[in-house]
Amino acid sequence: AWKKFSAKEFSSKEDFEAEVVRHIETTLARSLFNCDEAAAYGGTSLAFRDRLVIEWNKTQQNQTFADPKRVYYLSLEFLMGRALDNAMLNVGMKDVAKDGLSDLGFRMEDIIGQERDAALGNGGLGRLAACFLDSLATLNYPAWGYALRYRYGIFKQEIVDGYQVEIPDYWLDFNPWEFPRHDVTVDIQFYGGVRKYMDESGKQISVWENGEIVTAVAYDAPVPGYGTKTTNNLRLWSSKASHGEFDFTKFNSGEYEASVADQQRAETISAVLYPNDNLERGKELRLKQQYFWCAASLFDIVRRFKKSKKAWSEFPNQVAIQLNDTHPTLAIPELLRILIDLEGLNWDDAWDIVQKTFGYTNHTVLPEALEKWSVPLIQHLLPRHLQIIYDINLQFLQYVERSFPKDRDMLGRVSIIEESQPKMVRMAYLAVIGSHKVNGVAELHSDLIKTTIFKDFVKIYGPDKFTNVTNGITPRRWLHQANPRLSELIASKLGGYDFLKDLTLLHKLENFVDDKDFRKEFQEIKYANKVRLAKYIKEAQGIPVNPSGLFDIQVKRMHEYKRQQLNIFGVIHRYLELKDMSPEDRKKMQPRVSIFGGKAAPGYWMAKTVIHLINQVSKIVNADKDIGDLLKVVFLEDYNVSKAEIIVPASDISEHISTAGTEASGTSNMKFVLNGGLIIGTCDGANIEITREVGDDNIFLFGNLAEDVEDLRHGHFYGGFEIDPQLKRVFETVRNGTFGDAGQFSALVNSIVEHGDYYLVSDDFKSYIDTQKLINEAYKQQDEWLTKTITAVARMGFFSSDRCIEEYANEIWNCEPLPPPEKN
Ligand code: 26V
Repeated sequence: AWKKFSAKEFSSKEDFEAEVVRHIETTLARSLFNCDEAAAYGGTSLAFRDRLVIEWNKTQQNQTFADPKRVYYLSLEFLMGRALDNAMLNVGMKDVAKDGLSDLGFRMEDIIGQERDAALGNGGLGRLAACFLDSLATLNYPAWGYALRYRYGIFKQEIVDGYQVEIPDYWLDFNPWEFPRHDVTVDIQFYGGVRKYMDESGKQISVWENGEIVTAVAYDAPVPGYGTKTTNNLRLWSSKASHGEFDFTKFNSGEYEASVADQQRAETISAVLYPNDNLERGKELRLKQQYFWCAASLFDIVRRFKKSKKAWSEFPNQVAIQLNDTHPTLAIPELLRILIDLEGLNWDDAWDIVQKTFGYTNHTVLPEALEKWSVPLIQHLLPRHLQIIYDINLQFLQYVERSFPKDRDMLGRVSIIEESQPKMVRMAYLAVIGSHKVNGVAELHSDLIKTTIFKDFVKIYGPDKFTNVTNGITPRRWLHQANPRLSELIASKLGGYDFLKDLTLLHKLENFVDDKDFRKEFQEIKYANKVRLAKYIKEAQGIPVNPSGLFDIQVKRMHEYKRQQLNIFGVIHRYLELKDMSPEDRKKMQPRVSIFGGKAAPGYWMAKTVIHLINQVSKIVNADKDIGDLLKVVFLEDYNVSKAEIIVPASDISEHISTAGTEASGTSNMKFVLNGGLIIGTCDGANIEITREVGDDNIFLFGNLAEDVEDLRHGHFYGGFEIDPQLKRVFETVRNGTFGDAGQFSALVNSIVEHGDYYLVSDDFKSYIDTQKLINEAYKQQDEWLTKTITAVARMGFFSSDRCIEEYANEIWNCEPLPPPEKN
């Protein structure tokens, strides 16, 4: 019999050191003679990986044996960040590793810092998927994530002369966390045609044939849970040329270049993550990515189901598939194709299975962000799927016609096909029709989708098909890893780390809100986190900032709806006010540090202009001797997950100031408050629920409400409108060249002054700067401020992604955890 391999317990630092050295010398084939931090990172990762892999194998074995209903989270994005620190947290023994590394002459932080972020996502949507994986494993749900193995993640951002420059993110040259599964492959077809015929029984059969084949190869990464042995799987598909006859003939006949070109074309599919551009549509390669990933994942899911030899009607009892936005919507016609064309089910049975299997999460109501694909493109690339989409639409419209015989316009409004030139497939409608539940990501957002983009569908299906699951964040990464001292302090008061598994336990912290020692330490930790960020800012950006100033932070993707322009105009306003003052008056002012960070989509000129303005303001203000520490402006280059882990714990105030009704949820708002920072924000997304939880004394809300936005916009065009006078003064300063050539910023200013101020910057400006003043005054009352921050932390329990996952499991997936067996 085989003797089971068991990963070495490194219960002592000597054991750990021996494992690290063994990996460096053998697995990495490196001499210890010049063991640098990169090698130490490699050795440490491999030592922890060994232990992770054992639990991973056991988990998968146990799931195969028990064969419970599984959850499949289909997301084109997983913004995982770094893995080593998380692995150490979940395996345990971080302290042992720290001592061991120290013996070898390394500091733990430096070794952790060697790892490149796995940046397979754009922003909130991708990070949400990563938090969900963490919670699914922690709560023992049998769940897999499916995505693409991009060779290039989201681009790296450099700021050159104040402008954003994009650098490719080639991240895979050393990635100890992935396991190629060259034996797990799926052949995926594109193009070709559909042949139809009648079989002996008179049934119509469709065969999709003569297409081009590309092979999907699986790469797996372990996803460990916290405080459990459950280790789930994230499966990433990589594309490569299929070794069908076609290539081979070319190769043998000497057409080497052509055969290599085919190979490169195939590999291009999984080459690069698309940055969600402002208006970048209809790229064939993106559609190819979507189908390639959906088809490979569904083949894998169906293959696993078929092993159990259950009847097809059992499929929805064994499989729940969650569609993260509309990107995986092609999974709906693909599952129909598998069931009908390949497995011989009839339409009605197949449709019933499909609808019961899928759930769809919507993440935006912005019309320009809703996916549409042209009918000719789908016809060309996926001819059989287009037929199926038309069949779905026909059945659906017949049903609508029967239900609403008097509303003739309804059919055109809800049709999956938009009758434009060319015709377009509305992916969100297809996702709604093909799923049993549709959810938004915060209460306001879930209400809005029911009254705007999906209004007609609420009439058709009734309100119960639509539900809300307010987003959440994992406290493991966003409290314990990012802010270890705060986590330790909380544990010391609550009697252990149970709150990391049940975040609602934080409420007990309110008992300590008057505890002198606790308050002092809480405050010291915030200060230390600000010192750490100040140090980073000095190193990375060369700007000295005083950690005792009020740190005001806005870090997120650059977008007009998120309104970084409102923030920077507010900063300019403050600068002008300070300049107006006498030196004596200035001394009474609250010193502030305004920190920005975020990437603009490469083709989004307005967002890039805002970055440029921030950098210009930074240059002028930071050099102004009159101003000194009273105002410093920083644009932090290349904001990403690992930088967020330094930035988030260091805020006094963070900005979540989107035009009301535009930010579906936001999740960094939750991270900042959980780490003892307060929020300045609009009544938008999850800000509203954060207010409900922490109390309106502990958050700074301002601005117009979502319900008034439409009228205000209308008024801008038909009522004629006056720009706020204080904002006008800011514009004059921009126009007179104070921050460099005014021409560069004219489009930005004109979008407000001349083109209707779509995002209501002027309407909200006064309310915004008044609230900032209020914050300055509140911050001076350090004692009250501290009470607010502690109270807010204590009330953030609701926003754990564990709570979200329980809601999805109960309300949408109808599935149960599978705890690891006691003995294994
Ligand atoms: C995409 C695009 C693409 C082109 C046009 C402009 C535009 C605007 C927004 C988007 C976002 C698409 C979906 C998305 O990432 N939504 C984010 O999902 C997060 C997780 O639910 C949520 O917290 C954010 O509020 C939401 O913006």
